Amino acid sequence: MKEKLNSIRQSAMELIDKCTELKSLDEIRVNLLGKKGELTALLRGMGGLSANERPVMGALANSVRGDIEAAVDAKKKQLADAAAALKLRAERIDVTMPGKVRPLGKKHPLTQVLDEIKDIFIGMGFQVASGPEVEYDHYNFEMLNMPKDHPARDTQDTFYITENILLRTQTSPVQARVMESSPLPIKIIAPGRVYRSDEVDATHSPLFHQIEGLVVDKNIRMSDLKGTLSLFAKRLYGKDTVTRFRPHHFSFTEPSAEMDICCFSCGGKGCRLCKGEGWIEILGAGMVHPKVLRNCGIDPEQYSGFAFGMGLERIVMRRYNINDLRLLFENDQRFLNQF
Ligand code: 2NM
Repeated sequence: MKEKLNSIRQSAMELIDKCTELKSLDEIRVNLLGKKGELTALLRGMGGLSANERPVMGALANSVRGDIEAAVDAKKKQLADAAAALKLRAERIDVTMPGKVRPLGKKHPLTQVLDEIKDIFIGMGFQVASGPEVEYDHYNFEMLNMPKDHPARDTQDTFYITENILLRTQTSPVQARVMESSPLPIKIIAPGRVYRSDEVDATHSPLFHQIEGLVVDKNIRMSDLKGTLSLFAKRLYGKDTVTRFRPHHFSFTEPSAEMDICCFSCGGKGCRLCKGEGWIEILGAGMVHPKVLRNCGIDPEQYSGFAFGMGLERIVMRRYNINDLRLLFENDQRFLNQF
């Protein structure tokens, strides 16, 4: 029995020493010390020993078991340490390596100029309003004093979805909604996408951007319109910018006007940029028509207002001397990286 125990210890130590995997180490342990293990079987057979042999063999068996357990534990730790070291080496990061240079994105020129225009109006106390691009005929036309036979309502220009629902052709429906539902006074701009059923060419796109504005309060006069919009022109084009207002017609304003700036390229003498005019049209504006105020639940005897609208693409194209509107929608990086 003694030899048997010693030989178990001997061969166990060799097996454990040669073992290179946690899994096989566990198998070795089970084969020797488990319920059906070699050593366990031997201990069970001790019942047949004499009374003086039994304690001696018992002690030896326990020491063999202890030695095997200690060896298994030591090996287990050794294997785990080796695995951890291997993993650390495999996952090592060289912090001295140069980083990957990613191309930096930037704002689209339309967004850059829109942000600038928004900042100018916010600086004058305007709030920025928005509304649906899919709109009711009611808000896009009816509320804005556009009778059923008005040319702007022609299906040639408007994308109709149903008889009553369309893609907004201007951002004025936002203003109509604000007038209908907000407390007075109102001082807002409404920038956004608008849609017209146009063929695409160098100056036309079925989707473009407008910035409209609206001020409604007691005692709002034409002089407020002129002062506000002239200041806007000076902030956008420089403090020496000269403006003029020409009579015009819009269904939702009365009187109506267009604002020009004196050509920033030739100073008014006439050049290619202003097509020999000396003046460049910047926006349309007017005093909100009493009918429009009434349609929106505002009493025109007590309140008055002015409104204006301008096209973002035209402003951007003039500023950067872009001659084809399509460039602004194609997102060619070679074009966009210039701004
Ligand atoms: C323009 C020109 C003139 C305008 C009017 C309104 C509203 F809703 F208050 F009646 N919003 N925008 C307006 C007036 C727009 O765009 C060239």
